[in-house]
Amino acid sequence: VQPRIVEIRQNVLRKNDELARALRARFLTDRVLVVNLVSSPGSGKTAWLERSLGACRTRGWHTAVLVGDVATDNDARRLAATGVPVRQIGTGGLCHLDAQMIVDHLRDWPPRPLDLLFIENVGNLVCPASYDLGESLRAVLLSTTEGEDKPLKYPALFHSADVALLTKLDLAAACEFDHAAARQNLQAARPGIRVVETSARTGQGLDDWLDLLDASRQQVLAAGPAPPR
Ligand SMILES: Nc1nc2c(ncn2[C@@H]2O[C@H](COP(=O)(O)OP(=O)(O)OP(=O)(O)O)[C@@H](O)[C@H]2O)c(=O)[nH]1
Ligand SMILES: [Mg+2]
Repeated sequence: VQPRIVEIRQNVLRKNDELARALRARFLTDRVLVVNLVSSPGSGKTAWLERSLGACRTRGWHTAVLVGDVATDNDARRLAATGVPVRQIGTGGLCHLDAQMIVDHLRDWPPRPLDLLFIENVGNLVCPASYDLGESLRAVLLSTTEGEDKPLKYPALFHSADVALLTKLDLAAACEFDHAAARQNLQAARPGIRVVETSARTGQGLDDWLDLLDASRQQVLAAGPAPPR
């Protein structure tokens, strides 16, 4: 039985990779930066997005959000309150988003051209690692409340990320958060990974995050086709 399970899984991932490649090409053509936010449940993806969307608006960027959850549209409602177009993807029990879900939910949406599309993945430190969504930037969140050892215990997800956001820095002292250990463990999982310290409560790290998004946007614009004259 074991070899067949492996074989089926490889086929699913191969199909996902093909779809993701096509999505990435499309996003470059459309000159849109796509950011996939991954983390354990509750580490602050939605809270950080709520903060980020307002800051993106002040930079004049048009944004939208796709948000995946196993159940409820709680996050979509929280994010829609910012005035940005938001679409909830219900995964029907699946522990991750896949490229087909992104294709399906971008068919007749968003209502206008975008500079930046955020994708909030299902809260899970295992499954989202293997599913490329065609994003240009994968951001993994690690909160001060969940333990510095998570990058060591769930290395695949942290290894797959381009940037790490340490979240809930306002709670660091109460949790006796060990900054040096967290950074060391992140570097062990993904050597050279950029780390931004953040708090959705205080806004700490917002400027650094926006600057990082801006730099990634410039890379997308440089890689994509020339703008129409
Ligand atoms: N003190 C503090 N609380 C935070 C911060 N960010 C998020 N929270 C709280 O942490 C809890 C979970 O935050 P969410 O943003 O819902 O986390 P999430 O990663 O989107 O969770 P899932 O979508 O369920 O995976 C909420 O009660 C937030 O208010 C922060 O920077 N500081
Ligand atoms: Mg959320």
